[in-house]
Amino acid sequence: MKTTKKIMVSGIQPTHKLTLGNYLGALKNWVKLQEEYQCYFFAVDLHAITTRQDPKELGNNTLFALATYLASGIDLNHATIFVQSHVRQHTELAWVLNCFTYMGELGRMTQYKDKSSRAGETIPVGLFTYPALMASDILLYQADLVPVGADQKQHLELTRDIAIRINNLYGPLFQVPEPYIPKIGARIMDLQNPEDKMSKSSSNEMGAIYLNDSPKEIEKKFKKAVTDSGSEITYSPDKPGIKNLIDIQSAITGKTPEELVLSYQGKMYGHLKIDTANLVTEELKPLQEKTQTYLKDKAELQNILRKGAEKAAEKAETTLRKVYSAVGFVPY
Ligand code: AQP
Repeated sequence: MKTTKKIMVSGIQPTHKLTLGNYLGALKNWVKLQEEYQCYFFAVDLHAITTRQDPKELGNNTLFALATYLASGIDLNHATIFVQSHVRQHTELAWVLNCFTYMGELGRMTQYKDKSSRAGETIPVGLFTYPALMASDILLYQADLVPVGADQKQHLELTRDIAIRINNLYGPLFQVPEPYIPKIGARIMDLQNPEDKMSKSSSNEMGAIYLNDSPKEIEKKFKKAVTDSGSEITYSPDKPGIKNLIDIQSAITGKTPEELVLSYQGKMYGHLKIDTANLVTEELKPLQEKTQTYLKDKAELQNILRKGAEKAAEKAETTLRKVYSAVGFVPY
């Protein structure tokens, strides 16, 4: 009997080099998920320009992200990887979805409220309509599941609302996606401000481990990681800095926080910091080497991305045509 795999879609914004958070929180899971699901993984460059990007850096970061996907173990036999802007159906469907999304809904998005309050008077319209493009990313591929962290949950709910609204008007055009909460998923926090998520666009680069950081940089960042003034190594929310280091170790080694805490009995914070730095350095070393190998052969990388975009476009075009026809556009 032929079994059809469920479809899963996910992407990362190439707003900077990817971080240890992206690797432990997203990529490592993608590699596990790719066998069970039919996956579409892309670098969301269209989303990245909702905040100002240096054009050269954006291109470099996009290729770096995709080379990292491959280096992490994304297998082209299981998953389709591509650059979002290479598949024009994303923006085309996004326009249609924009016409079925309400100003009130978009205005309620917490991420928009946060980011726009920082942008002041010069808020790009794209930042406001971003969730409609994200809905397009998902609905184009008829995704069953979307891995979501807490900050994307609201956007996925909006995607579901838009899909249901359009399906009610025109018939079942879209699969209504469900959130996928990873069974094991590390949430890696900023090393300088462990109450906040480690983020690519953190204002303090000392807070984030970038996947191209050298062993020296990694060591320096972990040595300077903010902890509390105590000395006993425990795993507790009131020691977020220590908890974060243990979570990082746990995500890499697969050991439980309890096991790790036991192994640090009688040891100092300094030991934990150095061990975490060494562990991260060792974990990233093969990843960095493989990423560089992919980046050195630009022609081959472009080739992989072109094939990925072609495969993605095939699926996306089927959905787009159905939608165009449903809203009354003359067939082309
Ligand atoms: N710190 C993190 N811990 C665990 N998972 C993380 N992810 C990101 N940061 C962490 C996961 O990576 C995927 C893609 O996220 P993204 O980079 O496209 O957007 P983001 O979550 O908004 O990450 P940034 O770094 O904060 O983005 P910028 O700085 O570009 O705005 C998601 O699966 C996310 O959960």
